[in-house]
Amino acid sequence: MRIDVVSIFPEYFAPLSVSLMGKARERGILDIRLHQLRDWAHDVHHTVDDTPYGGGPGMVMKPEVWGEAIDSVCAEPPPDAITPRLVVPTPSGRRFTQQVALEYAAEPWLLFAPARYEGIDSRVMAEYASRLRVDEVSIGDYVLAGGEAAVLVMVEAVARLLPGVLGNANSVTDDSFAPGPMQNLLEGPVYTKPPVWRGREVPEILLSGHHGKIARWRRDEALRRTYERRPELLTAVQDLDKADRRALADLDPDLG
Ligand code: 6GU
Repeated sequence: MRIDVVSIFPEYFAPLSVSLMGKARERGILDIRLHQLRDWAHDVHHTVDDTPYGGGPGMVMKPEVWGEAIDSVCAEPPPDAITPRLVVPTPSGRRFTQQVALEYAAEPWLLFAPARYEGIDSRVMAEYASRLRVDEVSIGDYVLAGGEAAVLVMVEAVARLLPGVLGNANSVTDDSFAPGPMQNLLEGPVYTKPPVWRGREVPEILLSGHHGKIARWRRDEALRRTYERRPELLTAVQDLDKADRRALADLDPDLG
């Protein structure tokens, strides 16, 4: 997968060379290209922002600079893919979820355009929407100082889904928000050796070797944790079996 990122802080993306994503890049699974937005600003100060029409606080990123940047990144396509999917992080975007991460992982080419200040002149998104798929996305209900951290979050969520990036192929299918039996369930607690630490014991069932009972216990713990921490997710859990309903009824008679 090819990923281009255009930013006034390309150095912000140093973590993309570490760990999982660093390895994926070395192996050629991920082709990440970072670009300095100011390279497409032609005045002596390499200005990328200006005051907002209509007044108000902050600055808005200039359309001409972004237009040249996106045009020139798009002019160097990878062998097969014709155009990238343009992803513009913004707190006013649609929510980035595991479902969106799975969609992005199936794309050959993503172009991220993280903004600073109050955002990018809206005509940029309108212009490229006539040529590319353009997504304005938010990673959650809080406000960051810029889109860079959101790009790091999204690239990591997408990269770990690419074939060959994670060691264990199962680890993706067991994800809390992945389609399948665990969808919309939070994963329960996990333990490793020693069996007793500071007087705290590992739940006995996990040492029993009864794989069926362990699976049931894990599911009960997932249901419990979801009920306690994210009750709004429970209404979206699919295919509850008899034992699931019993576990939920034990937590809250209204759920049985
Ligand atoms: Cl994508 N950008 C910024 N600046 N703040 C955010 C966000 C994105 N998602 C949540 N907060």
